[in-house]
Amino acid sequence: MTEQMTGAQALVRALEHVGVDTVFGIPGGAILPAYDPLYDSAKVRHVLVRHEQGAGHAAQGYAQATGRVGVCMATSGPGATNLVTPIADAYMDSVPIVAITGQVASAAIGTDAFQEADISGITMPITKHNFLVINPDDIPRTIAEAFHIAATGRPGPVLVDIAKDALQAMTTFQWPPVMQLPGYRPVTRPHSKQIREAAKLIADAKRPVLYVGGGVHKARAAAELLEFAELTAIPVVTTLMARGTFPDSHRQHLGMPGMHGSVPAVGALQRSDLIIGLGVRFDDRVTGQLSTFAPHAKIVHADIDPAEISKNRHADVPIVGDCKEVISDLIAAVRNEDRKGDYSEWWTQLDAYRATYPLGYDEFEDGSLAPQYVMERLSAIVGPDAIYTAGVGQHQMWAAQFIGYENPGTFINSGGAGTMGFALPAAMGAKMGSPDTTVWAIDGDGCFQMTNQELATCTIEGVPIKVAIINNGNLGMVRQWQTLFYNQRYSNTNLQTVRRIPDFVKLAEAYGCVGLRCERPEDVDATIKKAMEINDVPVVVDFVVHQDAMVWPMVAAGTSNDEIKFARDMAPAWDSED
Ligand SMILES: Cc1ncc(C[n+]2csc(CCOP(=O)(O)OP(=O)(O)O)c2C)c(N)n1
Ligand SMILES: [Mg+2]
Repeated sequence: MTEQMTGAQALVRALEHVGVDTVFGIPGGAILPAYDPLYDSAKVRHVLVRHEQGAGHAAQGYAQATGRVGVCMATSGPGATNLVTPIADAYMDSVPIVAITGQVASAAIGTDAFQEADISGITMPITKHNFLVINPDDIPRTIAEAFHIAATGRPGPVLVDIAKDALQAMTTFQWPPVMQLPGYRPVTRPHSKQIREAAKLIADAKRPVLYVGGGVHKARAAAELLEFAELTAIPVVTTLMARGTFPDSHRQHLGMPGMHGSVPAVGALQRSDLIIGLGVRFDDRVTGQLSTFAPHAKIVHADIDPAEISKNRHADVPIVGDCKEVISDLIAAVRNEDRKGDYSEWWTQLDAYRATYPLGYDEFEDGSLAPQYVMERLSAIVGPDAIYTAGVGQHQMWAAQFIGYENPGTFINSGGAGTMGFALPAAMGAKMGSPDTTVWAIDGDGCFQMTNQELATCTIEGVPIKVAIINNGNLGMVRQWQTLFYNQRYSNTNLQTVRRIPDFVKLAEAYGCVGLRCERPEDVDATIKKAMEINDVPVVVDFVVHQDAMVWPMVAAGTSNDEIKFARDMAPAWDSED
């Protein structure tokens, strides 16, 4: 199929061919030629956001709710640089997005032209790949390549920067284009020798742990994981990026590992003799001080990205491959192994940890609201079929700890980058990708003030998300560190939002949403139920909570996981039990 058209028309046609139905963006001079044919597209819906950062996070939320590539679009210069944070976020969390930016005309590149920024240079270290297109003939092929690279292997963000004159010039449109990606061949099939080796270690182990990360859901391997876990009876921990990939209610689930992980999960990893890491990064928030992490454990590490293996912790058995294939092969190999591991003593020890150190929190005597209670009630009333997004801070950790996740991909948050402002636009994107699912953004009063303008987009575009602001009046997570490590000197963390500056209920109403407020435990259920009944416009609930609630357990940054505290100055009594 060949046809004469402009580069801009070729871009829109190519987006239609790769199956794009939603693009989040804001127009401007350099990208304007593309917006003209976009106006006519019956297949691609453009969602006009209020800030490019919102476009990027919405694309991330859309991608994670649908399993497809999310798309955002911006003009050159400041439009493009406003996308840098979501691109970095998507890179850290391996989220497949394609960012399309206009660039100044090719003759003006390098002249400090109006709204010129070298966005491909800027995003080089935070994209899986990026392209600068100056020839209109290259547009369809580049789009096909960008979507292929974003979605395959380890997913990630790809930037396509297109010079304005390439959008305006005539070209011959051809589809399908011939992709030119020499050297890009992600390995998905694991090596059978490594799989057999892993199965042997599993049979020999006495204290194994399945350390499950975001890569397992990205490989759509939750069913295989469940089968593998039940076949072997190995305990499971799910990272922040993997919450829901293994059901919280399953008796083999020990909770989340890491800085704010459960005592059983952290303790199990520390005492383990074999860690089977699946789609994980062994990042510092999980390992704590690396030199003291799981000192007696052999490591089986499976990941689709060979660069992850032995990056932080040496892998005794490295496995490069897609987690779905890796786990399927592990199931077969464990079945083939004539010996079976015996973990009964291990389970006795772990059950004791669970009985002694369940997740808990303090209520406040003055009758004010505990944020953890809000999470528990949301979990109970909204249930596990909803999608929850989170901002970054204490509320994010409480959302990870106190909401029960049963389904993969139902907790969407900013894990690697920790980007404040992620929750609301990500919820918007998730809701657009999955319109029949209830989507709650769990946000902080600080985070909410970074991206709440997308409520306008939600109202106008008919995207009825629900937002729970956990309003503690503070940059709470930073305040927690000041409480613990800076002698309670609260430098620049008090936002004073409990003084209603801004008044979140009025702000919600100004954006055409319903605004609700809840300040007492006895009103929580009724407020959540009321929010659940409103499905025509977005709902914002201002949960005014006590400022002194803290996130426990905690491993202080840079210290050993052995130093975990389950409350202030309260360390588990490991030795007496071991
Ligand atoms: C863009 C950005 N700036 C700064 C930080 C540092 N930071 C981490 S958590 C946090 C406080 C967030 O406050 P809030 O949204 O109210 O959440 P809370 O911890 O109170 O639940 C800050 C400032 C960050 N993660 N991201
Ligand atoms: Mg706060």
